[in-house]
Amino acid sequence: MANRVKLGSIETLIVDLPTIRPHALAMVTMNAQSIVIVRIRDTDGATGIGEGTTIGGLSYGEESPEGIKLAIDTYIAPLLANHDLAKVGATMADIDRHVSGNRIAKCAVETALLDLMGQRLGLPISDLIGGGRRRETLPVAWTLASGNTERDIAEAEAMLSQCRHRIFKLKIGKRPVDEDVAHVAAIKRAIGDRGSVRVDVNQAWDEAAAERGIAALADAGCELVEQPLPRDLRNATVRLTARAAIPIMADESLHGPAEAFDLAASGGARAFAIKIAQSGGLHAAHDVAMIGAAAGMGLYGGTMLEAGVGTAASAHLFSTLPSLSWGTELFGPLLLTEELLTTSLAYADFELAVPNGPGLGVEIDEDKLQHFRRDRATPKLH
Ligand code: MUC
Ligand code: MG
Repeated sequence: MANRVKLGSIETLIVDLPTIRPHALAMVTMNAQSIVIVRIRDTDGATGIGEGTTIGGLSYGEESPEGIKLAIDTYIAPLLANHDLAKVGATMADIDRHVSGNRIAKCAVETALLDLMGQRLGLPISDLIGGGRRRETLPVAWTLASGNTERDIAEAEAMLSQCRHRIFKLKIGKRPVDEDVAHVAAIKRAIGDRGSVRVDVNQAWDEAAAERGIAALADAGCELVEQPLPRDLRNATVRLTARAAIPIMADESLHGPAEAFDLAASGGARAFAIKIAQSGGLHAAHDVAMIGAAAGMGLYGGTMLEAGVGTAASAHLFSTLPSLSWGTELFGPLLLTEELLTTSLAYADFELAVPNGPGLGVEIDEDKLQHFRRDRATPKLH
């Protein structure tokens, strides 16, 4: 029988990485992304890494970078000492018994355990999930969210000419509905058939605004609307989904398998944004995707704008899914001035290559990590 894999040490770091430009969502404009890196070392000296990332502090969801670090350091780390870390499912089930919620923290820890396991077995994480890897590359959307129509059009043109992206997600919901629709229509007109356009409202509309907005967006050539209503407005979302001319995608209303089942059973969406962080880890996200697929949902590989580690973890999971009819949005590292990896993830021909090495198949650049870690001693001015 294989030897028990024992915890040697666990470390968590908050890392603040600047964005290449302000990224304007309905609820927050980001100038930097704060990620939590977790490193789990076993007593043989092997290391697994994971990332826990949210958007805009506490403005997007109920976990913050500081809370993710605290949940891991104070409540999850002590539990790991009792486990054979090779048994990822049993270890995560015990964490679930003792720690409610905190899905992003759990995702970071599960990712690190899977990275460790993959390295010990010499297999990529994609081969440890579901039926294994089904595709080597993933289509990647780009989010236009500079807050300015002309600048967004110029950005889309640059992405098309570099063959980086031809699926464009536009962040709306901050301005009045008519202004947002005019913004989307102008961008779709400029892109024409060279690319597709969809929107993410990030919960900013009420039912009447959504009904009006979605009809006008459909006329303007928009193909999909992500999370138009607040996540708790379930009945209104069911009504809207039944009437909408274009599919409604669930994002913030989708936290793990139980909510996936409710949405599927009630008709609260026609597409699912699958997110490893929001689901509570790669296995939970896989379950969300399977429930969605069984219900006939279109699947989309979502992001919390993770840096390199979280993006690689998501890519491994998405590569195993039976279909990804809406592609993915794994562009997080491209929005950051630094992605923290020794070798960058490879984007070419509108797709991201799923890393091939054991575990996540990526390594952290230690110098960058030390430079950008939040708790780095700042030199005294006097
Ligand atoms: C979200 O709400 O989907 C994904 C892309 C982006 O620009 O923001 C994220 C979050
Ligand atoms: Mg979204």
